[in-house]
Amino acid sequence: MSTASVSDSRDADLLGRDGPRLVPRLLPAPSRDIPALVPAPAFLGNGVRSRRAVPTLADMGVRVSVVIPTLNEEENLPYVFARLPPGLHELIVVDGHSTDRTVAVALQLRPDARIVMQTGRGKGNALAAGFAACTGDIVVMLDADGSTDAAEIPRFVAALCNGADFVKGSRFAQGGASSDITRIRKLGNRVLSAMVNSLYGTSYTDLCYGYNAFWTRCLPYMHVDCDGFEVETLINVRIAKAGLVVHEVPSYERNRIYGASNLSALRDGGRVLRTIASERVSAASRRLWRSRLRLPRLMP
Ligand SMILES: Nc1nc2c(ncn2[C@@H]2O[C@H](COP(=O)(O)OP(=O)(O)OP(=O)(O)O)[C@@H](O)[C@H]2O)c(=O)[nH]1
Ligand SMILES: [Mg+2]
Repeated sequence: MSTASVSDSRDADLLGRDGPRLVPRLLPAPSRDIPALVPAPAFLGNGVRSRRAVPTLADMGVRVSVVIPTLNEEENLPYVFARLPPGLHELIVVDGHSTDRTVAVALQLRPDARIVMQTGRGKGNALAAGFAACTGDIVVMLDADGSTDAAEIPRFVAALCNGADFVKGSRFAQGGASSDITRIRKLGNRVLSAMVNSLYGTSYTDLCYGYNAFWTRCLPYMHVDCDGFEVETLINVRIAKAGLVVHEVPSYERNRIYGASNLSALRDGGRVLRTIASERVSAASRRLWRSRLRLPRLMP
């Protein structure tokens, strides 16, 4: 498979020259101190913004399904939805039986949103349910806590329209950043990314980031069948094994706006590690069985 970062000057070409500029919608007035959300720029690398306009989804002529898993995110949804670009094919909110008004708020803000109630537990199970409900050409997955900026969606879609099968958001590609990630998580992510890169010959710079997009036709290769926060790793490993073309685009991750994280560095880091190991072992055992089947029979 090939991986390539589009954070350099090629990004400008990927994003097109003549399309109208994406106009970000105004955010609701913050009731408390929240980090400022700024329009997603087209990056040329080194943080330099492109003067070339980012094409809208309508210009790109593809049906984009957005899947957002939610667990008690009622306060964050107004900020997250306000950043969604116009022209989406569908918005799918997969709720994990939130005990707050997440579902009511989602429908109040976006009466056109499709609500899917997950049947199992965890973010992985939620994404699997959301993916199964998608009817578009392209699926974009992002979080509901305000840390991923939906205004970046056209950047992901543009990279898909320019040849990628799967587009990974990256906080560590040139032009990306995070104000949310802790030192320990950053270190863990780097070690786990290096592990996957050496096992699969990939060049991932950010294994555990939840902002990704792909053509719907990739879903059978991903076959998401895990429950928790190891889901991004599972997807990244399986698309590598399938030999799909992966591009990375820079992404800026902000702090969660309201509420508490559901992730535990130790517990979920362990799940990621187990996923890497079990994907490797299952591939190795399949190879072993294949080679055994080719061996001549020793017994009559
Ligand atoms: N439906 C559903 N959504 C979940 C579940 N767990 C987490 N989520 C959502 O998944 C997204 C990411 O969860 P977070 O708790 O923010 O975890 P994180 O972003 O990996 O970690 P932080 O960087 O600490 O925020 C958010 O939109 C959550 O609401 C779950 O069990 N079910
Ligand atoms: Mg988060």
